[in-house]
Amino acid sequence: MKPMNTLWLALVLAGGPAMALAQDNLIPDPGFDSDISAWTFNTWDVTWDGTDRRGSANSGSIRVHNTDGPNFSGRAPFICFPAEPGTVLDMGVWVWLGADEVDNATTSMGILQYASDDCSSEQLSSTFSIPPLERNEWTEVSLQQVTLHNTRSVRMALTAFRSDQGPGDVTALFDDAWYVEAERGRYVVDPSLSTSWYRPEESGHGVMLTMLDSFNAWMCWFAFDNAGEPAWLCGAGKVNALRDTLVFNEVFTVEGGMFPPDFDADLVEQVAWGTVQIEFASCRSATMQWSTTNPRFQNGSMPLTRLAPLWSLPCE
Ligand SMILES: [Ca+2]
Repeated sequence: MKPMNTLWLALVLAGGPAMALAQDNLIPDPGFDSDISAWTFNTWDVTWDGTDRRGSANSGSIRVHNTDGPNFSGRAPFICFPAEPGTVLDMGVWVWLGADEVDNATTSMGILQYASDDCSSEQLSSTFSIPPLERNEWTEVSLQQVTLHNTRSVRMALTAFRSDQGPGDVTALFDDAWYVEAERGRYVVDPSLSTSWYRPEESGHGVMLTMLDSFNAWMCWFAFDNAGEPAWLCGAGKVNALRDTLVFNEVFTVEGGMFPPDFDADLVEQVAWGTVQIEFASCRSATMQWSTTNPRFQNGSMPLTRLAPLWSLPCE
């Protein structure tokens, strides 16, 4: 098994000493020593193969034969694990593609998260890691991912397909798979963050946050500039890989507007302001830091506290 890459490990360990790094590979018979009975598949020709990545006579691999050309949706062999929200997953497999496969043959390891507890419905996300492959060589595919706030199961799928969408069969071997819960119980962003946030000692300016979906957010910080003029600092943002921080890379101010009926949309101008990051310790507490290119403001950071509860979206 490949160790997690250094950057990811540093990010995980930065969370503090309370987290244990479990290293159990949850895949039964991950080296396919005897059979492929842990894997589910429907229509493809999926079999145990006596070719082992390390050349052992006592082990083999899983042979995936896509008989549908480019079409692999839902057909690839997969394994399903129950999962809790806020779990850091480290997953991977080794893949072998023969020189006699068509030119645009390729493979992927798919990771799909579900709100159902058996990978059957309510798909929340899908990620397909497609490695550059040398033919007739074993190549490692790996992926790290944090489960979403409402994830209850995770599907790992092994796919062979044609990247050019052309017809025809593709066959690949997979061996030495791993699925490790590197950490459990992290706080991950959730819909209840869509509310007002402020610093109690500085009541009178604050942030209104809207979670658009599991991966996107919108923010407006109602503030003042160094001269005391009201300023709105707004922008769209993304959830980071660890799912505890919102990153707003194109925050802007607006100028030129008037109160209606004198409002003229053509006179309103967006002026680039800078970046804002909000890191959440919980649905009640966060730290915001910002960096601006606008001389009417300066860089800084502050703690944020949730200001208000939300109808129907509890912060528990
Ligand atoms: Ca093997």
